[in-house]
Amino acid sequence: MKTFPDNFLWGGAVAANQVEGAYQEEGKGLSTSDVQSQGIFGPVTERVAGDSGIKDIAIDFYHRYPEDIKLFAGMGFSCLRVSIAWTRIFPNGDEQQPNEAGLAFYDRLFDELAAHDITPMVTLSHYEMPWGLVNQYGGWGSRQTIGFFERYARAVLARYKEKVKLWLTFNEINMSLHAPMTGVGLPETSSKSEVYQAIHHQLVASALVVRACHEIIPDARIGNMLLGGLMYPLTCKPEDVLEALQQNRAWQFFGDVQCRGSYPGYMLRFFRDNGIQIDITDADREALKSTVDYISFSYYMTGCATADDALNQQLRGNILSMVPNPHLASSEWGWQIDPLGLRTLLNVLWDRYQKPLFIVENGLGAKDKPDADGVVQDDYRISYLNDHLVQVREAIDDGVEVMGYTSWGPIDLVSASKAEMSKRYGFIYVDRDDSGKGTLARSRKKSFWWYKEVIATNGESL
Ligand code: BGP
Repeated sequence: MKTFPDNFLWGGAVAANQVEGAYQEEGKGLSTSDVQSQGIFGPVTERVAGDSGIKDIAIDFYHRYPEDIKLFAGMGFSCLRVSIAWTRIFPNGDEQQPNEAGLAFYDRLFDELAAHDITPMVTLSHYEMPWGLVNQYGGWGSRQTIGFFERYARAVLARYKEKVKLWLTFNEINMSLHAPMTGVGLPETSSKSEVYQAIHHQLVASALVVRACHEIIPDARIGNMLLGGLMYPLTCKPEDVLEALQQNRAWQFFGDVQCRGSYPGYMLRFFRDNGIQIDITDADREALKSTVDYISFSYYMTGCATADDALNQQLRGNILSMVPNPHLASSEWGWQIDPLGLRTLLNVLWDRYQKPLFIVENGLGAKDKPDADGVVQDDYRISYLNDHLVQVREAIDDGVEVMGYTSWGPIDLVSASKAEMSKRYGFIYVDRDDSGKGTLARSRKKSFWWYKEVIATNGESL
């Protein structure tokens, strides 16, 4: 009988800017997320006093976390992935001392999790950074930001060293290529050299924080976080196979640096071929040698690669501009559903790095509608998650070391790409619509009971 390991962590994942709200409470500063009211691909919008972007309140997790954690505990969660909002700790990003009220909030949150035996996994930067650092320093374009990030990370590592033993540096670090404002705090019009320089600063910061974590909390583990964007060749034409290899390397590059500690040769060639000049110092090279303990990634879909330019123009469609796979169905948002791809990706990452893996995001965004009794009958979500988890089990049987699985958005939250409520991922429904109307009341969907059974049987019910 194929099974999940006994110590496998089961749970869900959220991000501060998509759940907390309270965007200006207790000294919090504005983050890039607060000024991107249309989502991670949207423009920066001026804040107007009293306006109410959907993320300003989000699902009010800042005030309702005890109720939400109780619901997660009701499903049997052993792990919850959250992020710390950097701007609660250093509101502008460049202060000398942290904001005590912000630190105290996360103390309360971690204590609540501990009271329910839920292990916290903490992302240091999930799609947001202090707006002050962008305005005054040019975001990650500036080397100084490395020092500001390390100061912030050291402050929270030291504060929570007894409470948090699983850490992650940057959420989907490879998304900086597609959404520079969200990832590295640069305007969309930035040149490739500027974006890669900023990414380099972020990779150095990530490595320095890995080192800091090992110093401050010797029994903690710290990982990276990649958007697992597996690409297939559209055909078996050798040109398509090579194109798929290169498109996979575009995201694996981040993992290669974070897991192996140096820039791979293919990337140096890419820089040369594209006239990209990056300032890499000897101290940077030394810093990069601090590599992560485990690899975490999100998995939503796969895509296809073709070397045929005309076909490329014609077919590219969805969010990541990938050529669709004719063999796969899509979600309401055009994200292609590929459970088998998750088994392949787990094996690819294991073969490449031989480090433990953690699936920290996976799920189906859908337009849920409560039935006459007020219950969302989300069989489509159950079937999506069930099919993916079966493939995780297959990968474990292949010999891949998998630490755990946290589904994305166990409670409905604000979507990252569109900043809307109607793209729902949760086992728990939240009464709030795209215009911000609703009581914010929580209720269990059908999938709540399904996930509870999966966790209770450690996956045997799949
Ligand atoms: C990942 C992000 C999350 C999240 C998820 C789903 O890229 O790390 O923050 O939101 O995707 O995306 P969306 O919210 O756009 O459906």
